[in-house]
Amino acid sequence: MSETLILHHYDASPYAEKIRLMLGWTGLRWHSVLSPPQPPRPNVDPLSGGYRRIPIGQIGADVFCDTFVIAQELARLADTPSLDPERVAGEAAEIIARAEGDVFFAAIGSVSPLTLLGTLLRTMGPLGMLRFARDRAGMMQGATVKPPQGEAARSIMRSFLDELDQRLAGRDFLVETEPSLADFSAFHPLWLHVASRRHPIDSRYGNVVRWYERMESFGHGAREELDPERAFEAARAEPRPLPSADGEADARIGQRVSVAPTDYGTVAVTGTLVAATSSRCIVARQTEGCGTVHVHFPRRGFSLEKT
Ligand SMILES: N[C@@H](CCC(=O)N[C@@H](CS)C(=O)NCC(=O)O)C(=O)O
Repeated sequence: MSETLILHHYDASPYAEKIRLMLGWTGLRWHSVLSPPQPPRPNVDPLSGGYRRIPIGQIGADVFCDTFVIAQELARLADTPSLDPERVAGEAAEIIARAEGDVFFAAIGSVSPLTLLGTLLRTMGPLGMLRFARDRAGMMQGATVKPPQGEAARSIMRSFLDELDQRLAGRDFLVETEPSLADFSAFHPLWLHVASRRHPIDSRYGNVVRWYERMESFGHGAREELDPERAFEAARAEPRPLPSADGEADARIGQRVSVAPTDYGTVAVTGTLVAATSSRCIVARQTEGCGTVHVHFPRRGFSLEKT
């Protein structure tokens, strides 16, 4: 099981859906460990050190925070360069930045509060909904992003859908002839929007509707549910060899550092910096039950500070 990806996620998570669809498309076998929709997450907190976002990937004693590094791992495992975030440039980079920036938040902010309430009540029940709402309000308190609401959010959604519809005229995927990271990144906010609104994408965006169905048809592939205990067992291994620096060596290697997202869910993870490349940093953590684990973070969108 050493090279099999374990995904810590919950079914309603759009960023997890991005990765699940990539797994479906690549046909990679994977293990699923279901997490609660909000912290605490006893299935993965002991490994990640409290990183508060979902999804989290794991291969043995290596733990991957953020879909940027998870996609890097999938591109490597499935030998599919079109999924590799480091390869992204130009128009693809613009689509991704937009989809995972304003559009992601507008996907919720554009839904009427009453409809959203109904969706949350149906999926979580009254207590679950209160717990979830309280958690997300707290998470956004330290955030540096300001989610658009109401008409501003609806206008962002309309212009995104217009742009995708034009781009998809006469083509199956957004940038390449096969699905690429841009497609998966543009898909998941729309999936969130459809689920929150309980309404399919408007039929006037016919190219988007057909593309959406094409993306959805990849499914989740060879998914196998795993007991969290088995994920801890998998972590009781040696972390894999470290990458070497691709530029000047980071002077903080060997020192205690804290790493945190800079946009939202800004909870810091602390440990010893063991590797830093231009695209990711790796922090070693001593855990109680699993020995040393290496936690990987992207450099972009994360702070890395000596503690
Ligand atoms: N940039 C992150 C964003 C992940 C993200 O925002 N995930 C949402 C769920 S889809 C989240 O963690 N929300 C708070 C939570 O689940 O605790 C990534 O690419 O992984």
